[in-house]
Amino acid sequence: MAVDYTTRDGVAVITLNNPPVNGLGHSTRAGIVEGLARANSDPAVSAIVITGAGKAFSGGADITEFNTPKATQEPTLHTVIKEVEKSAKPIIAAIHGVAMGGGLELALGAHYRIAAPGAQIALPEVKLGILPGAGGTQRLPRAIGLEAALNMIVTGTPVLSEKLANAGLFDAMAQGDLLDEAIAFARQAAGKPGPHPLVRNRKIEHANAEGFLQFSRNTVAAMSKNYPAPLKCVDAIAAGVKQGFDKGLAFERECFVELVQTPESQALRHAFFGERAASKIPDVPSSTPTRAIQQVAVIGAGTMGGGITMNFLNAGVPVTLLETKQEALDRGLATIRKNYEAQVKKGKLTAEKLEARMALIRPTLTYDDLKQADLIIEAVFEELGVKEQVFTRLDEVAKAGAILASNTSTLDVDKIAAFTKRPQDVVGLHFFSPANVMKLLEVVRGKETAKDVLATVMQVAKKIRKTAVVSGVCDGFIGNRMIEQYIRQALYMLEEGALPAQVDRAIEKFGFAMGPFRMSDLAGNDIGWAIRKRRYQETPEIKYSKVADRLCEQGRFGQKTGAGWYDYKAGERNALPSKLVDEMIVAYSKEVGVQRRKISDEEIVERLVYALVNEGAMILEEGIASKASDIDMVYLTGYGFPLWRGGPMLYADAAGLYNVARAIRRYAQQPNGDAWQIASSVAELAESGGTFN
Ligand code: T1G
Repeated sequence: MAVDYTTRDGVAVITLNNPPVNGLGHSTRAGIVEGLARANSDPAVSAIVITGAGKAFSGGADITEFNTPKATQEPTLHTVIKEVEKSAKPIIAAIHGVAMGGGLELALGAHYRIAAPGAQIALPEVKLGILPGAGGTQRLPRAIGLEAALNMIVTGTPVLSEKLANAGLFDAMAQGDLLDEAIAFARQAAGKPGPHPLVRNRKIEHANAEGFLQFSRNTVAAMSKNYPAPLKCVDAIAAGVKQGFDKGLAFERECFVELVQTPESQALRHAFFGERAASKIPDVPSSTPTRAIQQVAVIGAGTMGGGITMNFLNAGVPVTLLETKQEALDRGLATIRKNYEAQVKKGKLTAEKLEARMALIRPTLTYDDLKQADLIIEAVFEELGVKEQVFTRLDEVAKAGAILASNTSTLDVDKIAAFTKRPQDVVGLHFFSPANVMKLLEVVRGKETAKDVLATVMQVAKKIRKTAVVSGVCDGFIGNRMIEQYIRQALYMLEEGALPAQVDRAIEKFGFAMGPFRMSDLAGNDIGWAIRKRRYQETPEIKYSKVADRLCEQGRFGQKTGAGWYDYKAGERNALPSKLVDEMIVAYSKEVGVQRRKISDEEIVERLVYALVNEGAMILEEGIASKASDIDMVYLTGYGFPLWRGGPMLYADAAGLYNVARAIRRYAQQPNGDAWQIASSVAELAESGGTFN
């Protein structure tokens, strides 16, 4: 049973004991009800404490039960809380670590609450596309006031318990041992005449509740397009204010049942578990020993090297930053400082913290200073010869056991490892620009990369707050290999009849942060050009429309040259459709003898997204990625795929692989159809009715 029961000094102690976060799964819920019945029927027991074992009071309902029979199997959390409120003996919730979601709702049902400092208090359901479903929208406003409660519920942001010490939520803050103090509190409460206080009986005081709620609705509606849950949170709170607790509770229940079945909630829950699943590598047990990483070194103080360095400084880890020339080193340091100064200006960082972080950098021009580093990350020019020089030198100076990482985005990590006599210590750490901002980190596993190296870098990734996804070695790893096919389709569609602004608008309406042509103008069209020129040599069988080469031959590299697929006014970044480029595209179609046709937005979205899905399927088949959710995490955290759609592979599941396969086969019959070689797993899943996730 996921609940322990003991008694001490006439007080029953019900301890939630369902690692890792005391999720309120069915067995835990049943255990609480049994404990309550036992305590209330034991004449030797005068009061009851509910507390949590391990690191949490409770992380809330067990999300893994959602949309399964267990989620609604009695006793539901509603029933548990009703039993708590009905108890004749006073019940004290003793909170430490985490009281979130249903965990906080359970505590709100108790007669009294005592909290240890440092506990994370939240109703984060909105981040899962749902809303508090066990009375949180009704009790929290009665506990801490309408405005504070609405803010916590709509944002889902945790608040530290000590910040709520006087908010009306806790009857006491523990000064020492939480359980001792909770038991003492319980014994005192037992001496008080009943009935014991219930949050549900409190009034919601507000000078102008109607006005505040209307203002909240308007604000939340503007902020949460594509996400239905935040507005439902406001509606449920409002229902309780206007119609009283019971009607509000019933309405909250209706909203919960509706939201938990929405694709948005499924996508958000998929991302929640996908982020955690990504840190698990199938053949690297979580018990794998890790190497101590105290000293980090970064080679290259350019855009990537500087951004990578900042990640470690932000985590309080000193970095030895190596450049070949003083002016390059100075420039790199100045850029890091400038980035931090921008954060100070925005009030996101104090000047003291800025200096403290800068003080963690040890600039150097000599490899000898890397001798003590436990982890060395190179972010030098993306050319194999340069990597060879760096790794040969590292092999000479780095201490035994140091992890040697390359930030390469396109080169073969096995070839890089072979420049050393220690390939087992070599791994790819592909950061995404800007490296101090983007959450995604592709961990590229060479064929000889040791398992403890992988376990260590996954731990480092968590420390620097990155979403790390393991990729095998192939051209472009996971993200760039898939985006290659996406771009191919975008270019073919220009040739066949679309224009850049239409393609971008269609995919941005689908939810991408930025369409392929605005993205390319931002990143620099010359980067894609260099990759295509390399491909024309290495893999001539992969055909591309040459329309992008025409653009680059005119020096239209994008924002950095003031003109690309779009025109840009001097000093401005907004993309203006270019008549000249549109004419160039139409002329190009004529030159290659393609009869231009009207291409629908639906076709644009299908060809771009299914190109990702199809390549992602091959990546899974080849074992480059170990699970579909890893591919989704790459696209959600590194490529601006809309979070509310859960990633390309989940989107394909929702569209139905049968329909995806039919569309791919249709496009394979059209001009440029040779780009569509349907992945065998797509065909098989279409046939079997299966899904990737
Ligand atoms: N259900 C199931 N598993 C959960 C879970 C949950 N609520 N919370 C965490 N886990 C798993 C997680 O997947 C991971 O598993 C392990 O616990 C450690 O998590 C009725 C309906 C609590 C702050 O949204 O925010 O209540 O990978 O790595 O960094 O109104 O987990 O080890 O196998 O994140 O210490 C509302 C979600 C639910 C809280 C701990 N509650 N969890 O962070 O550990 S809906 C939440 C978190 C609800 C009611 C509604 C964090 C944490 P594995 P972790 P952590």
